[in-house]
Amino acid sequence: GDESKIKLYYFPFHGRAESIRMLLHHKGVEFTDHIITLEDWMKGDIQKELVMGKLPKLEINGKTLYQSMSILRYLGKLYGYYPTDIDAQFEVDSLIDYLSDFKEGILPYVNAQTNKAKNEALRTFIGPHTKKYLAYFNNAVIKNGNNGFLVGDSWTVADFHVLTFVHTHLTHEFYVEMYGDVIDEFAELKKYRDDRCAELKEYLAARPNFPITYVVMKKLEFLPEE
Ligand SMILES: N[C@@H](CCC(=O)N[C@@H](CS)C(=O)NCC(=O)O)C(=O)O
Repeated sequence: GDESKIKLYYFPFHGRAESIRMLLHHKGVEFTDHIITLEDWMKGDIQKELVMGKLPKLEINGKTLYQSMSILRYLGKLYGYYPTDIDAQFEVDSLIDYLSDFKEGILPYVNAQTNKAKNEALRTFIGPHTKKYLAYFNNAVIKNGNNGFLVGDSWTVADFHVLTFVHTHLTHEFYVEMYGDVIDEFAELKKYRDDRCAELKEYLAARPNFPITYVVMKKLEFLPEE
């Protein structure tokens, strides 16, 4: 029946749901990808039902789960994408947390008060900021023996999550123009990305061409400085 079906609720963005979607598709689990439009969200009824007030939400086996990274780990544990060894778990968790730091790097741009400050923040974000994270992930790939995974020798939730950055973000049409081929400088990471994405090829080709996040709904642009 419908009760047993997994339901994911999120906005029409890749955003905080994309690594969850990738994992479920990779496992071949049937689920409903329930897209909540901003218009429906604004009506307020959906918000009222959410105990944490935010999406994503996952319904699974009669339970309702919130918090994207907790959901991702839960599914990882359920479907074999989370290591059992505590040091490997730590590596996975640390990589995931590090990506949260990357995303916070957009905040100076969002909060900047003048066009000049916005441009500066954007230059930093798409330049040194992004490269710092790419360099770290490149080293993680090397440290793990260039075997096509970030931790251990099979998929973990860290792979799904880091792919949302090195694939979903960096190859998105809004970003490509600005980032260009920045990942080309990081050969091992690029190979890792291409290897992992080859396995998700069908899903990546079929998924909707959503904006990356609410913040990045349209192309980030340099603004005129009088
Ligand atoms: N830490 C939460 C954050 C969730 C979150 O901020 N969700 C945003 C969308 S990406 C949201 O629902 N915003 C609507 C609102 O806050 O009114 C998670 O990772 O799930």
